[in-house]
Formats: sequence, C-alpha cells, structure tokens
Amino acid sequence: MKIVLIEPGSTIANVYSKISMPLLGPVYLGTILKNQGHEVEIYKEDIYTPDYAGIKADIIGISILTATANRGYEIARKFPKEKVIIGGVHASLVPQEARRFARQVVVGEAEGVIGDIVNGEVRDEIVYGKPVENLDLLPYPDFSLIKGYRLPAFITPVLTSRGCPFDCSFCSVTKMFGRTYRFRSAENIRKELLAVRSKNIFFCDDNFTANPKRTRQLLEFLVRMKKRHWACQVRCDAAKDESLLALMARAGCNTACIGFESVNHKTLEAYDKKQTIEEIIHAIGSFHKKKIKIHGMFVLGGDDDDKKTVWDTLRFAVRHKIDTIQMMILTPLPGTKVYEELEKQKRIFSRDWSLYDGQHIVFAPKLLSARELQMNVLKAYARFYSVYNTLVLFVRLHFRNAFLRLMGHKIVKDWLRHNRSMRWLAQEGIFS
Ligand code: B12
Ligand code: SF4
Repeated sequence: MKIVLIEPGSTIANVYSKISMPLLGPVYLGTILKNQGHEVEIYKEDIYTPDYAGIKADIIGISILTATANRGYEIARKFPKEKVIIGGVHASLVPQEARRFARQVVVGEAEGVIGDIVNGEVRDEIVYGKPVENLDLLPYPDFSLIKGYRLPAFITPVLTSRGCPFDCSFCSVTKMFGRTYRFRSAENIRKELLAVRSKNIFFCDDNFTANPKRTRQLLEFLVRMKKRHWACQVRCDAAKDESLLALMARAGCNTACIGFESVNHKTLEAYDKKQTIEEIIHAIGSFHKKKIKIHGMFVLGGDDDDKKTVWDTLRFAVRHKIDTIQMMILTPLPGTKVYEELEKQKRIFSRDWSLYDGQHIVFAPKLLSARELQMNVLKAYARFYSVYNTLVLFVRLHFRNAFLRLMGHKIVKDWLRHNRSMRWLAQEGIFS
C-alpha cells in the first residue's frame, strides 16, 4: 500500500517554523510501515509542501499538535475521509474532534497498532494505542522517508525515553506518555547514534536525567564515542548531582534546555513544578561552572503573575547570564490541569488552536489584561534579544551567544510584523 504521513506546517510567524526538526512520531510510524513492506512518504510542511491534488495514496496519516491541528484538519479535508487517519498529541487529547475529519483517530502511542489499522484489521473509529513498554524493540527512525529533508541534518532528534514522573499543571507530556518513565538501553541508543552523521544531536526526551543511573550509562557511552555537541531537556534537579553534570560536560553536552518556568515562587507552586527559585539559581551556577550553556524556558501568565513578574523574569535572566531564553505565554492545552481550571472559570476566550503555541494569549489573566500580558512579554523578549545586547556579547567575544541572540532578534521582529494588529484580541472584543 502507498501511505503518506504528514506533519502540518507551523502557523505563520511561529518561531518554530524556522526549525526544521521533525516530530519523531511520523518517522517511527513510517519506518515501521516501510519495514512491513509498504511504500511510505513523509511530508513535513515546514520543509516541503506537496501539491495535495496530485497525491495518489491509499492512506493519509496526519500528525497534529494543538497548534497545528487547524492546518491538519484543512489538509484532511483535501482527501476522502475514508483514507484519512489522524494521530499525535492533540488528537490524543481531543479524539472526538479529530474524528470529524478522519475515518480513524489514534489516541496515544501508535507503534503497536499502526500496522493493523493500515491492514484493516483494526477498524474502531477511535483506537487506543498502548504505551510501548520495551522501547528497544522500536526500529531506528529512517529520516530519509521525509521528502526534502537534507541529510545529514544540521541537528538530529533522538528520543531515549518516554514519560515523565512529574505532572506540571500546564504540560501535555504526562497526558500523552504517562508518568511511568520508560527508557532505552544505552547499548540500543549507542547503535542508533553510530549511524547519526549530524554534528548536533537533540535528545528530545522531556526529562533526560529522570533516572540518573541510566543517564550515567548513556553518558559513559557518549564519552567513549566522542560524540560532541548535543543538547537535552532537563529539570533543575539534575544540577544536584555534580558528578553527573561533570559527566554530561565530558560527554559533549553543550546546551541544557531547562524548564525554569517562573521566578515567582507562588507561580512555581501553582504550576506544581516542585522546584524553588533557590534551586533554579543553583542549577544555573552549576551548569555554567561546567561550561554547559543554558536555554532557560519560562511560562508567564499564572494567576499570581503581574506586569512586574514579566520584567523580573527578564532581569533574572540577564543577572544570571542565562545564555538564551524562551518566554512562553501560559497556554491552556486541552487535557491539562490549567485547561480544566480556566475552562471551569470561563476564562478561555479563543478556541482557535493555531493560537495555542505559547506565543499568543488565549485566556483572561488574573492580575493584568490579556493585551498587557501579551505586550509586556513581547517587549521583554525583544529587550533580551536586542541589537544592543547582541553587540555587547560580540564585543566580549561571545560569538555563539551573539549569533543566537541575533536569531532571537529576527524571530521577535517577525512575530511583531505578523501580529502587530493583535487581530485575535480585537476579534474577541478585547481592547484594553
Ligand atoms: C522535539 C519537540 C519540539 C521541536 C520540534 C517539533 C515539531 N516538529 O513540531 C521544537 C523545539 C521545534 C518544538 C516546538 C514546539 N513544541 Co514541542 N515538543 C517536542 C517534543 C519534546 C518531542 C516530540 C517528539 O518527537 N516526540 C516523540 C514521538 C514519538 O511522539 P509523537 O510525535 O507524539 O508521536 C506518537 C503519537 O503522538 C502518535 N502519532 C503521532 N503522529 C501520528 C500520526 C498518525 C497518523 C497516527 C496514527 C499516530 C501518530 O504515535 C507516535 C508514536 O507513538 C515534545 C514532547 C514529546 N515527548 O513528544 C514537545 C511537544 C510536542 N511540544 C509542544 C509544544 C507546545 C511546542 C510549541 C507550541 C512550543 C513550545 N512550548 O515548545 C512548538 C510548536 C511547534 C510547531 N510545529 O508548531 C507540546 C505539544 C502539546 C500539544 N498539546 O500540542 C509537547 C507535547 C511538549 C509539552 N510540554 O507539552 N517541539
Ligand atoms: S514540564 Fe517537564 S517536568 Fe513538568 S511534567 Fe512536563 S516534562 Fe515533566
């Protein structure tokens, strides 16, 4: 059978449309189907958008996040419904909605069911996938299935674990992958890495160090493999184990993306983050001591956040010399506790999923207006990535950070160009 899998494009002016890193879901599923003898092609629209009218396929599989759901449904409408299957995080959280556009929707991890669905052996309208228990049994993702994807890619995503033992109130991860932390063996990962020819690797696990013992084993391998230049996502807790950080540095970790989330301790509590500001400060110092750069991730707009919190966040990032930052606006992703709470309080004013990308305010904050939150976050973001700050880094010979800041500057400028009118707020009648 001919199967086409599609990752819909990011919305206009979404910072992420510039990053051509594919979601691994379609690649894993495509690899499994190819190994079963099917002809598979994957389209990642941020890289290549085909002429859909010319596509002859038996099955169209579409992978949707909340932010890309509208585009996913638009693509689905171009095909007869009996050919379309939809999966991905958003489809897993609101399967009934996705079902309106597809013959079948898969909730959760689909590796165990995709073959049977394609062969017509599983016909349920909503199919519940089971979490893959032994991740070592998965094939290595075949990125050559993605049309137009240049190999070796500048950066290759590698997933070594699924799930996260925490349950932060704004996060979709545990709703999708559960709280049981499952991980691949170091040997299995080593074999995949041997075939990766990219200079840069992004371990896209949500919590790379959740099990320090297995992380250590993996790091030992990386030291021996002399793999350089990789980044990962960790919590501040990782910094409590200094020898683990030392090993990460020796193994080639150049950037840690850390979920700091807030510099307001009340907000940290409300997010159920189970981390303190002291731990954040300690983590920054410890990673920097090991010469690992930090991409600090913040989420603004909790019920205890006001205008000052936004600027406190910027000052904090500058004072502690965080290398790059991401300032997201709290987004009520379906299925999360934040969604349930805001929905109960009738504070969500937009259901346009394309705005659910962490860069558009879609609910009424408590201590400031929606417009104020949006503008202040943007202004603070723009300040961090200002030309002046970039020049300062350049003069101090911090070329890599200066380059990244310049990129950040362009991204914020693009955002402003596309969104200056804030049409979605005007449409909802939100003027103040
Ligand atoms: C790598 C990554 C990125 C990369 C690349 C993403 C991309 N190409 O879109 C970057 C850094 C650019 C990024 C950006 C963003 N991301 Co991101 N990202 C991830 C991360 C860490 C890994 C993705 C991955 O490969 N997962 C592993 C694979 C195996 O899982 P999967 O793709 O979901 O596939 C499985 C199932 O969903 C299903 N499935 C998937 N597709 C299909 C298709 C069919 C037909 C079927 C049947 C089944 C099926 O089967 C697959 C195998 O089990 C996830 C967290 C996570 N653990 O998934 C967050 C995650 C996907 N990101 C998220 C978010 C919010 C974003 C951003 C909006 C901003 C932000 N806050 O970071 C942007 C939006 C990007 C966009 N496209 O518009 C959320 C999405 C939540 C939601 N409800 O949509 C997640 C879940 C993280 C979170 N904390 O909640 N991201
Ligand atoms: S934000 Fe990070 S620590 Fe919290 S539940 Fe999500 S993945 Fe886990």
